[in-house]
Amino acid sequence: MLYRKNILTIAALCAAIMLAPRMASAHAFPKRENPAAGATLNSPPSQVTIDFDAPIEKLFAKLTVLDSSGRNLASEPVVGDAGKRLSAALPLLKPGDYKVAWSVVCRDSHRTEGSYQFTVSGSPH
Ligand SMILES: [Cu+2]
Repeated sequence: MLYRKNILTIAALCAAIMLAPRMASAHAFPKRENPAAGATLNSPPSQVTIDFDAPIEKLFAKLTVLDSSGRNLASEPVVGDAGKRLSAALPLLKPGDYKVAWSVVCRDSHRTEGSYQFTVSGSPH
């Protein structure tokens, strides 16, 4: 009886761990984005930088910055800061909305991905 109760407790614990992947394993999630998600900038950024909470694999790291027509303007992404920083240079961006999309694989081979927007303010020419 006691044994069975312990099994159930362990099962509940496992479920809790699986529901909290951020805490339970080393998946790479963004800690900080620059420009920040949802930011409106008065001057266009020269690059996009995402800092992750765990090292990522350089070979599988993707970062695109799409303009309103869906064209990628970012240069080939670079991984730095001991594998925790993903960045890509940008040309001079016109005023408008931009979508940053990223996809990375952490060292234990789990993929995480996400996207967010930022805006360069000013009247479009
Ligand atoms: Cu992982």
